[in-house]
Amino acid sequence: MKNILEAPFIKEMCETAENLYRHGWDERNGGNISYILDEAEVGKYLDVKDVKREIPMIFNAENLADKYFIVTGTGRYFKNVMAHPSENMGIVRVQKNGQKLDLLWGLENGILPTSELPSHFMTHISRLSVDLENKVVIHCHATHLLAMSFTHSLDARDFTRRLWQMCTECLVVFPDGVAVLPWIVPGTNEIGEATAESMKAHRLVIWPFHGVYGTGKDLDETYGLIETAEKAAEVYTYVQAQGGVKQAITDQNLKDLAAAFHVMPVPGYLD
Ligand code: 2HA
Ligand code: ZN
Repeated sequence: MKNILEAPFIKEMCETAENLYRHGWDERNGGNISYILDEAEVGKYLDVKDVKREIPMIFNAENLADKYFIVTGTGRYFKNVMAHPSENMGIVRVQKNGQKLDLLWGLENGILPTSELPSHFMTHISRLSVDLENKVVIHCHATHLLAMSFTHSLDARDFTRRLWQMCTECLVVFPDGVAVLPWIVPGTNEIGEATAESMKAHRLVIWPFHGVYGTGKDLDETYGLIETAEKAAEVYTYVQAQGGVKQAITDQNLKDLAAAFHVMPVPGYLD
């Protein structure tokens, strides 16, 4: 059996948590990550029959039965993931009945998976229904997106258009735009259901006054997606601070961009 601390997925999780922390997007215990792992890949490092603990859940995850996930732990600090992976993350498998998780590694000292597990798992179910390649969900408190939710219209079309207009690359990276939820108590099935519903058509969902959810096929892509939207929000912040827009990327520019990069913007979002 190989040493699990050498596993690429552990290293990538550590690096992602570290990057999120270094950007200031995951203060204290903010943020959470879940990543679907291949059984064969996990089997190189762990005896998958050796269940350390069973963990009950507050919702039914039957649609994810037998899937393996690496998830961050509730109340744990991203600041510490790199130095102490097994105390801050865990590898779990969803039981057949979808009511409990088998813990196979990590989450030491009785720690539970992220409090946002309902939002993560419901989002995985949604994304897998439209994209079988989707493996990652990241939630973080991206500073400028969070700030923008206080000052900008929360209409999804307005919000998406603003981000597209702030950096030329945005439309190419997220032609599917961003969804924006109403404010809902975090950690609940309700916010999980609302997030997952929006995730059928988008890979980015803004939780106003809180943060953002992003999804993708791997950690790099998902991180990059959030990073791109957050960069646009940062530019928006500077533009506002510098006295507002004097000239802008036009809708025609955005249409030309979409044509050149073969992407399909959300219908009706460009004039
Ligand atoms: O606990 O970010 O939304 C971490 C969070 C909850
Ligand atoms: Zn949060």
